[in-house]
Amino acid sequence: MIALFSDQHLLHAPAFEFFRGERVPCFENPARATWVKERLLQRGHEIRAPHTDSRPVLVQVHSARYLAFLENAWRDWLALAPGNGALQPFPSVWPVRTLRSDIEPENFTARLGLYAMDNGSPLSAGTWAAAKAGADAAASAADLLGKGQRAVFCCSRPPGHHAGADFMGGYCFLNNAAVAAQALRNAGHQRVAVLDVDYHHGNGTQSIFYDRADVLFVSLHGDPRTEYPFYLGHADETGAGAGLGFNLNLPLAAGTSVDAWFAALEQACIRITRYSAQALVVSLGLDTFADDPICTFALRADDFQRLGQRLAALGLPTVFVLEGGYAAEALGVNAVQVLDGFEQGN
Ligand code: Q9C
Ligand code: ZN
Repeated sequence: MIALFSDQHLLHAPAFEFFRGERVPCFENPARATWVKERLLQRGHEIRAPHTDSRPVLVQVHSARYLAFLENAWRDWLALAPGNGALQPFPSVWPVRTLRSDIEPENFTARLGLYAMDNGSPLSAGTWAAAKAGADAAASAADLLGKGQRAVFCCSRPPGHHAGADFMGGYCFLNNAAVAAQALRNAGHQRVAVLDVDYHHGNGTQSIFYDRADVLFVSLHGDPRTEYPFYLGHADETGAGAGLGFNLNLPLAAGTSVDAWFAALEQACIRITRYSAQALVVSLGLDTFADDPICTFALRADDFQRLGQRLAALGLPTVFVLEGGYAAEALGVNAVQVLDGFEQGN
């Protein structure tokens, strides 16, 4: 399978995040993509650089003011005070209920809070460059499907599925899966399905397509009653307006068994087939792995191969986009197990 990879991901490398009240090294780190790339090469997959500028698609799925903020955020942070280059900006105030989000403040931290759903998505000098390269990979993958590829894998980071139209969150800045889906729509696929198998609900992707029937969003994930992102991902979220009936959430209790996970995957696949999707985007999080340090599902390498086989049976042109997965060394093996399973299933 063609895998799209850019060294630009290395430029997003914040030093720490907050976890249980402490500063800890970032779970979402450059080593993740390095391990996946290495395993892709070992298993004979073809690595290519992204070749499509995603900007025309980015403005379709993100707000102009959010994109402008993100692109200039590090420059603005540096301009605030000498020495900021060695520090990480974090939001500390948010426009929750009753507060206004229509007026963009001038204060940097206030703008950061406006455009962030949490304090768990640290920025670094190259965040924009890395995220943009990931979005370019997503747009390039859609282009390659148009040129006849059955499936393409975007080996990119930071991930994207928690990023909404105008906010970052959950280590995500630009919604790569949404870019891929929108690019496939632009290329003429009438109905595109996004299947999100990351441990965490893809709140950003859901919200971007919530009122649309031309992109079906289906997700299996840890129940938001106990799992991040907490405030979205419940079963009663079925879409709105023209999109009513085109959003399917399959929340699973923390600690859910592999059998129950695959039963939910079957429901998801049945829905995608009934939709008569013409193309598929898979938000491929591997944090469902038994040894993931921050998640509670129990999948193992063989299960990831089985996942790939089941996805192949959908018979659709498919873009895989790397999302979460924090057991960095195993991430390469697990991600490539899905791709190899897919190619065996063809
Ligand atoms: N900073 C993805 O898997 N956990 N994102 C917060 C405290 C947030 C995971 C921990 C988990 C986000 C793409
Ligand atoms: Zn995740």
